[in-house]
Amino acid sequence: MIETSAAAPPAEAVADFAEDVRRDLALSPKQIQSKYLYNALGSCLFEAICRLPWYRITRAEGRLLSRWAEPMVASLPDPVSFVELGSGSGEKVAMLAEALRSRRRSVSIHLVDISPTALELSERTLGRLEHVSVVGHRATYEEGLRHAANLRSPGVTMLVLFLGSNIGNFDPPAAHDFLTQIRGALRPGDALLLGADLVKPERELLLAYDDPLGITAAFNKNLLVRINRELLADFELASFDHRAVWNAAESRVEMHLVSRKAQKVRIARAECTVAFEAGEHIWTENSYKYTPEEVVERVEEVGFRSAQQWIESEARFALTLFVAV
Ligand code: AVJ
Repeated sequence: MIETSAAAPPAEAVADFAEDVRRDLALSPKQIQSKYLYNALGSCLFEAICRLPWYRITRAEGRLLSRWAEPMVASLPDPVSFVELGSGSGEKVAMLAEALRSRRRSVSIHLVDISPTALELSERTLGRLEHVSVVGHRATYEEGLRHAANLRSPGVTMLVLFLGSNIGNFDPPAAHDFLTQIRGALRPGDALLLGADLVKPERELLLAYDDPLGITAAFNKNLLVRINRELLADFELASFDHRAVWNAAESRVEMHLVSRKAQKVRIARAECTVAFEAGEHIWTENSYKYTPEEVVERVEEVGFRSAQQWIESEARFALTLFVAV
């Protein structure tokens, strides 16, 4: 981690956060958007989650990439440019870039992330590779993708990487819209590599999202820590429990924060007081799980054709390569 002190977020970001929290805690059920999980501490906790034995997505995807990176990039005509949406540490895109090096192919890589920490980390990881030029975009996925597409030189083939099952945070209509936007930024012959976690036994899913070390609980409760600090609220952490639920009908794991008692919480900067009943939930995240066929269907709907799918059969995770038609 690069950040050593908790720098205050810009006033504008605080105002947006306050408005979102005020609006979403007035909904029924109460909600907080999952994007707010990723402040500096939340991002560290997520990195820790990725190393937990019970959370297998990151390692399963890493195994697929280290084994199959060469065929994943082999069919893309030169020159190529990669755009990674949500770059994290940059290690995954580096594995694909390494696969090009053995064929003496160079690549320009666009990293899109809202977190400056993630961008710095990825730039450092990729900076070690001589055949790679890196452009960082501190932006939302949509903005960053548009920028990267606008910077494309004629004749360049683009490969968009959307890895780590980040697609799982989108509900089906939002996933459809987002995939449509990706397709809209691409030309026929460009490609998309999509990582998606697969449906698996409930017991495994619940261990991944409610781990015995309590790291996922800390990750979830950090939302309340963040609201307390940034929005001057008085959430009592000990009065909320982390809960993970498998919603089979919707094919998603949900994370919630459950109020242990009837209580009122003042959120000064959101100018509201929120009342909780005992047992009332704040819904903080969805992680949709797919079947391999569903991944193909959802993406083909928006103007891609699937080229190949690689499945990690133990952890049940899929990487699927699509070509824009
Ligand atoms: C980063 C959205 C892929 O849903 O698995 C991990 C986030 N939440 N543990 C996921 C997360 C709880 C993660 N994604």
